[in-house]
Amino acid sequence: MRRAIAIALTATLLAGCASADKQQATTKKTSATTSAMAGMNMAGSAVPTVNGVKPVAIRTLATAYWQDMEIQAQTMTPVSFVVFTGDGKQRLFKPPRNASFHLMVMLTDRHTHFQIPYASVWATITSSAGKVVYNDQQWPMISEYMGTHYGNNVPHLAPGSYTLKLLISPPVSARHLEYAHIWQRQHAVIEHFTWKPAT
Ligand SMILES: [Cu+2]
Repeated sequence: MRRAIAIALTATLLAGCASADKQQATTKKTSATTSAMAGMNMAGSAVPTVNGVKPVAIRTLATAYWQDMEIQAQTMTPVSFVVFTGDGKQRLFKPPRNASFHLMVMLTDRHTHFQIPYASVWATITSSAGKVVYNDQQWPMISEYMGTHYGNNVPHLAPGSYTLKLLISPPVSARHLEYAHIWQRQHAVIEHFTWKPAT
């Protein structure tokens, strides 16, 4: 099902990250923050929930460089997003129950600081015991505050140490000639991180 959508997608994707992003950037949009806070349950827990989802701080899990491409993986609060299916419809993807975080991979040109579209990113998370706990393609995504990125919601991870492997495939767009000789093969990034959910 997902593969069929991905084929029909033709790189046109609208992410719903903006609503959760606004919770992270409270100083930017007061009205959005106010409406988000209406759904908060502040009582009885250290970390307030919004519509049943606990906020996750934006945290960098990995930073790497590949021929002047900066590759950065970050966490944020799990979010719903929509994917246009090419027949005038869109499909809503809600975060799995108890999802740990929304994984965002930003690919950025170090010289221009533009975020790089048309690539693809596959993410694999392995536990310290060597078990693959997450293995999925990241959707090409746009959001108001995070811009162009590749992302997906990551299901529940138990507290512990993990290895994140990112497999970056070259942008498939046409290229002006300054980009003719870089980013021509797949590139892997491997980084270790510790996951400790907020309580
Ligand atoms: Cu996203």
